[in-house]
Amino acid sequence: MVRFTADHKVYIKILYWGMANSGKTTTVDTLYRLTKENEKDIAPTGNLTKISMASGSTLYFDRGIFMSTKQKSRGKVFYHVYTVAGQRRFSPLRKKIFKGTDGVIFTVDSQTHFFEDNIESLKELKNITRGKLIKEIPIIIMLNKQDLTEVIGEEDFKQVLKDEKLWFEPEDKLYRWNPIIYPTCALYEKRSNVYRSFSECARRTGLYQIYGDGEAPIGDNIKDFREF
Ligand SMILES: Nc1nc2c(ncn2[C@@H]2O[C@H](COP(=O)(O)OP(=O)(O)OP(=O)(O)O)[C@@H](O)[C@H]2O)c(=O)[nH]1
Ligand SMILES: [Mg+2]
Repeated sequence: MVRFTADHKVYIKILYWGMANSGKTTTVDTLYRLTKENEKDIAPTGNLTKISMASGSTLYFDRGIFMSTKQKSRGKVFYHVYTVAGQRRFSPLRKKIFKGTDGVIFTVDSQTHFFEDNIESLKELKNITRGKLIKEIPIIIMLNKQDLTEVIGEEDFKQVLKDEKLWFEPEDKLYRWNPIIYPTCALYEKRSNVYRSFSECARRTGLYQIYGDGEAPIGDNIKDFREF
């Protein structure tokens, strides 16, 4: 839930969702490192909180807080970035962690043999959001682990989105808000599209609040919507 405070601070919650082992924790780790080491539009504040098992798999959630480095005159934006625990048994937990989410980055394990598990995870998300995805909650797709062989591509996942009614045709007013599908690698050394996919989700989340009052903005009055 976006919160605006009297001292011009804005709080936005962004959630990484996806099947176990798809790379959510790795992504937030990489996002943290790269925004700490390089000058970007966001910078981490404090440390990452990771609650995981000995195996490295997330037990409860991860959380990192990032602050906008732009928009100084208009106040600060704080992004509370969470990951869910992807293992099946943590489904009730995921529902709790989801509460108050403003934007979702759906993290796919692109290896072909996990195709169905990714769809199951997407269906669970749809179930929790009850028709709010795209309309009220922007969603961005990371096709992660593209550095591996035997992986699915953008067209394969676009078909999944169509089947799940998360894809709009050009004549539909929500067409502009179709999820962007980014081929990614979350590993720090080989990172690809980690920052870009986050910043696009952050940007859309801001636009939904500023121009759409919590919904996907419709119409031509968003001329400068690249600015956010
Ligand atoms: N090759 C490759 N391995 C990756 C990539 N992203 C993550 N991994 C590896 O995949 C494994 C699982 O990554 P995590 O980030 O822990 O996955 P997760 O989605 O947080 O998993 P849960 O916490 O169980 O939901 C780790 O061994 C990572 O190093 C990637 O882009 N490419
Ligand atoms: Mg994790």
